[in-house]
Amino acid sequence: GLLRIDHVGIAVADLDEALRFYADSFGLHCVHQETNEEQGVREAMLAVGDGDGPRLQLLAPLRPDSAIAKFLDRNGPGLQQLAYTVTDVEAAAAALRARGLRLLYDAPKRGTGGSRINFVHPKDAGGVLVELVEPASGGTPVG
Ligand code: CMX
Repeated sequence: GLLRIDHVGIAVADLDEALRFYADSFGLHCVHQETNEEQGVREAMLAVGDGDGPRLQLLAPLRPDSAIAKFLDRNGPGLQQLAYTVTDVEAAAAALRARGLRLLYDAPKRGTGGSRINFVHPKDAGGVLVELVEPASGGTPVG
């Protein structure tokens, strides 16, 4: 099942500019940054409050053909995904597939901080791109 909200992802054109905006406007600070070549993103995780709850993920495109670049072209910057923490991404994906929802990947891919991820197609989830995140074992669940 779904354990909790892991993070909410926001598409931005420029990561450094967005990080300055979130720091200056909301006092939110980056706790983790990485580049995921396979996903075509530069991303940052921002902690909210005591840092124990869900995080805010800023996603900037690495390439014009990436999912984030396509999202920005179509919608401009804004909410792109809602991610849930799961204990076992394969089991969670299988349960959703059994209920008729389309998962984007046959097998999990690598997400933030070595997590294992999959996505439910937004057309099968009420217009929301849903990410399933199994945190890296033993590691800090950053995404
Ligand atoms: N949220 C809600 N709806 C979305 C959406 C999103 N993020 N992205 C696309 N859609 C909608 C489009 O508006 C479109 O709707 P209409 O047909 O009504 O116009 C429809 O979905 C398009 O679907 P599609 O043609 O099948 O797919 P796209 O080429 O638009 O790509 C998606 C959408 C979800 C398959 C693609 O973005 C994807 O593969 N995402 C998963 C990977 C990803 O997002 N990586 C970046 C984050 C990395 C990370 O989190 O680590």
